[in-house]
Amino acid sequence: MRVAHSPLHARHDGGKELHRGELVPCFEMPVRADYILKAVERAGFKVSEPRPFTQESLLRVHDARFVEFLRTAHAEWRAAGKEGFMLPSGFPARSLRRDHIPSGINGRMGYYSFDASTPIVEGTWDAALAAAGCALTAAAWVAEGDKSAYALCRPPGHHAGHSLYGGYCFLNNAALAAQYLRDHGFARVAVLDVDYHHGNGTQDIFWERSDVLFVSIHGNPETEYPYFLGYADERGGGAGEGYTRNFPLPRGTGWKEYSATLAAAMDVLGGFSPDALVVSLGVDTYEGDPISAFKLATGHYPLMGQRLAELKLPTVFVQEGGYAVEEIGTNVAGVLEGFLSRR
Ligand code: 6XA
Ligand code: ZN
Repeated sequence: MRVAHSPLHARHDGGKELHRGELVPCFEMPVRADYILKAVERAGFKVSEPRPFTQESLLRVHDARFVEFLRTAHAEWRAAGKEGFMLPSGFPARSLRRDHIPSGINGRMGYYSFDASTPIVEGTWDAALAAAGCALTAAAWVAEGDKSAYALCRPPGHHAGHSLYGGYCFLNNAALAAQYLRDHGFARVAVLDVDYHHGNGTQDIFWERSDVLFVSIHGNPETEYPYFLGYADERGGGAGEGYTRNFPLPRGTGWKEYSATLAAAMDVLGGFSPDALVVSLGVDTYEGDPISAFKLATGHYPLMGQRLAELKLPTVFVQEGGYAVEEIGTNVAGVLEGFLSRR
């Protein structure tokens, strides 16, 4: 399995985030990718830099003005005499206008985001673009005949919607990969999101579509981030009705209940008869994760990979969360090696 990765990820180093009411050092830090890189190299995977791609590929899933905001936001902030990380402090919540995009940088920042956990720094755009390139490159490899590929993306992507950033995510890497597969010969694409957090952005992007199935297993949003999406009754809208499926699970869920739910999610995937699979691979389901509450152990990740291989589909793995940094590489490599052991 080839791995797409770019050292440009390190240009995104957020500083601080507002987390559960407190300003704390960012959990989503560059060293995460370094640990994963070491583990996949140790496992013998070939790592390559992403190919160049056009702005058009981004606009297949994202809004043009949103992309332009991300590209220029920090320069605008610096031009106003500020420096360091920028965090939004006001959002268009209930009863506030969402039909107007404020012209000032602070209003626009709040308009396009949904939390204050996702700092933008000078290098954020370069890193987000490189991560998107990794996802598109891994998708291209699979479209060109590889049976599977892994995009070692950082920053992650599954919380980023059509015109929305948050949850440490700016561009939706998994959605870009899924759309690339759709545009290159795969008529039906399934996205399985196994990150601890609901992939609200991916769900948003494909909500009204019947050609991309979105299935997510995650911590129950009643208590877990992102709180406002990911409930079991969300099943898609319009032409996409029935093509979104959510499996929220309680805090404390261990492998037994998790694997039963994975089986149910895989039944849904099988019923869709997809031509390709994108896995949003977060390993924040790990028992040692500092911001999550499932109880998967390192030994369960190869089992997860083996189970995913049973679908026998061309598969693109896209890195999402995971914050137990010293174990993150082993857990990710475990999934990939488990998958390959059954191909
Ligand atoms: C906000 C928590 C964001 C969770 C990000 C994540 N303080 N998403 O891992 O998958
Ligand atoms: Zn997560």
